[in-house]
Amino acid sequence: MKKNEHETSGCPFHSKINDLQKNSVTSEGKPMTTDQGVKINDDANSLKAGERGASLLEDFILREKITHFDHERIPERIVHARGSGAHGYFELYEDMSNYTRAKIFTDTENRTPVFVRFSTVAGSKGSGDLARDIRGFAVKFYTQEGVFDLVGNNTPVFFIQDAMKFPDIIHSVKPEPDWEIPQAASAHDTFYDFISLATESLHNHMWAMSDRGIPRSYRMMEGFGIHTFRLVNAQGESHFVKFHWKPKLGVHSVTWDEAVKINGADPDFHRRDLWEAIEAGHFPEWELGLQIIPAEDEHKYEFDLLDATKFVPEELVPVKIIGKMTLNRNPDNFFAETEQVAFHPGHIVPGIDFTNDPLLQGRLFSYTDTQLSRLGGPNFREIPINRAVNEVHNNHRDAQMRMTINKGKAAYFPNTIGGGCPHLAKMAEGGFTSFEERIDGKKIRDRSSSFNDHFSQPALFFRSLTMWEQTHLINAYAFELGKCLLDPIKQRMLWLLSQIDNRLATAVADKLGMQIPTGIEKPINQNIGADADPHKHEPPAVKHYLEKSEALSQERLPAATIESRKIAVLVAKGFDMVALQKMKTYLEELKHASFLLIAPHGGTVTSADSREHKVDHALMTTESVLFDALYVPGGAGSIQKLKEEGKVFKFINETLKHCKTVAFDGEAEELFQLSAAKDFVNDEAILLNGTPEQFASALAKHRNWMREPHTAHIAV
Ligand code: HDE
Repeated sequence: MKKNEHETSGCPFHSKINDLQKNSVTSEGKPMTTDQGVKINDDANSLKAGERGASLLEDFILREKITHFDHERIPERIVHARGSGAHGYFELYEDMSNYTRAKIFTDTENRTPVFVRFSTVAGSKGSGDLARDIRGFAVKFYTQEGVFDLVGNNTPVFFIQDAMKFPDIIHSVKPEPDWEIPQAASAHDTFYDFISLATESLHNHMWAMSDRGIPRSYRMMEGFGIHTFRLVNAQGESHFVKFHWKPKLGVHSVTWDEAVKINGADPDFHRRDLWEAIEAGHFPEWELGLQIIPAEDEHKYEFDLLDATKFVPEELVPVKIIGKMTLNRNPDNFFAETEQVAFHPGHIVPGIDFTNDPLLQGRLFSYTDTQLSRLGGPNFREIPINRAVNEVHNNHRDAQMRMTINKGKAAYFPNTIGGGCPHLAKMAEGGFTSFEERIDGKKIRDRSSSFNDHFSQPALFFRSLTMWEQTHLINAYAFELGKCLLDPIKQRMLWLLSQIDNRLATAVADKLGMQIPTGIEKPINQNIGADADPHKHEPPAVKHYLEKSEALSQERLPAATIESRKIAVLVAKGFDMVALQKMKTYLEELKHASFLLIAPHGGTVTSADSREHKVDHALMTTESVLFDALYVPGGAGSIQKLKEEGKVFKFINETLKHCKTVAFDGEAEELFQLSAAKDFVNDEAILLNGTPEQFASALAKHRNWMREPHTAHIAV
């Protein structure tokens, strides 16, 4: 467990925290007042004409309180409404000035404060965390040269190629407009209607259907900037760049069965996980990696770097790790910080620049525009969480909720009355200049034919997954299409899947009890104009430029650590604390996992050595899906009691079914024999009187997925 470094004085991370302090308020020891500062004497009763009489209009205290309350809500984000945020900092390992002049990537002495917001995409603000969905991964860097936002997702590709289609895909995935169903779910007709007609979306969709769509934790996700950006150095030379975040805890997911149950047992599972980890000092960390591509290699690949539905395989361009981000402080106020934070891919600093990716170009418009209705006007940049830590001077004036009190008469440039200020900065003084890209073309509403290959990368992705990951993906498609009501849509999807990988399509068709249709000759992408030549937009044959990309499989992105993993301990009166203590000493004290006592009742539970222990959860208030592993210590009395609880068997069997580590000690062997555990004698993640080291090493693998094909008989 680490020390909370932001408490350490002298830490540059303080620059944003100190800035936020200017607006922080605590009411400790203070009298209650109205918004005008008048002290309040009674906050429970309105002003009335007599004890039982009508309320009086003059009651300014009541009116002010109710009026403020009436306006507490702002519109939720149209996408990414459900999210959680945290503060932290970014440290640079290596000076990248060969590629960029951005100080954040050249000054290794500096720590840049960040605020990060993770989110789901489709659901409303109050929806469950475990929806099958893409996750947002948005990072705001408060650099010395201004705010830089890296507004990415947990997948390296996006659904569409051109911003023009964003409202369409979002309308298709959001609840259907007539009956407002389903919430935070893509498994419905309108979504698959669109996906199956806009074949460019199949690639990112496949990522969403993979385990990446149901992460174990925000802390265990990769992040990607998705678009190709540019780095520009002091000499004005440009390289293309892709941004990657690699989590120190590895990349892990839950099963779909768990996701469904977690959404019921604890819809705030990811939010709580992030919050509790930071409070406990388990600060999540990600390394920042760059794929740097020389400008002259722009046309070297079999895909277009400007096409956001393609990634650059790490085998073709390795990811260079250049720094690390640590999240070490929870927000003080959800609304003020996490809700009001306004990200924008157009917030860049000198040394970073855009490309002509038509999706990115459209985003550059959208993110300011949306804040105008969400946060009420153009002054949202003055909201504490959004304001830069360096000074801001310009001639923007007025508008709703203006906080800055600009002095002087000159609000224009050039001027003499204001002494010519604020003045312009030369490039050498940090002034932003756009990369001088040569552009020469006709004004045209069309799409480059280099964007036409919609099948090669989804096929590469599928091939790169392990057997168990492929099974999860097949099951996800079978579930989602199984929820669609319209057969023609399902058929179109099956046919498209068959263009990607016939084994995938056949497996899904079997589960749906349908046939893959024949007779459609070419996949038809309907994301083209009415007068466009359809032949120009026909996808080429699936290309096989790489058999597999190791980095695409979660199994290849492990972590040896079990830090912050939660282990449920099933106990009742008389449990063997000596055995538990042995486990705790190794896994908790040395490896920083945590054990939580679950007993048939709340309050305290007495161990065999007559000591009292606080119960963390009564059995009825919790579920196995909220834990990473299970430990059942012995103790004759304890096992006798646990045997009488039906939920104990549900707990054990469910943990087994979800391929987690389960350990039984001493008399708990009886539960081993009575539960499904007895069917898995050679399973390395099911331990009978195992050592703490064996427990830790099984847990570090997250799951024993090899067990999964043999768990169908476990009914939970
Ligand atoms: Fe967004 N997106 N987006 N998006 N996006 C928003 O901005 C939009 C896209 C992403 O935690 C909105 O402030 C358009 C790609 C994240 O606050 C909105 C297009 C990627 C977040 C918007 C895209 C993203 C948003 C809604 C296609 C990954 C949450 C609220 C041209 C690289 C940020 C807001 C947060 C949020 C528009 C495509 C990621 C409406 C028009 C590609 C992580 O402006």
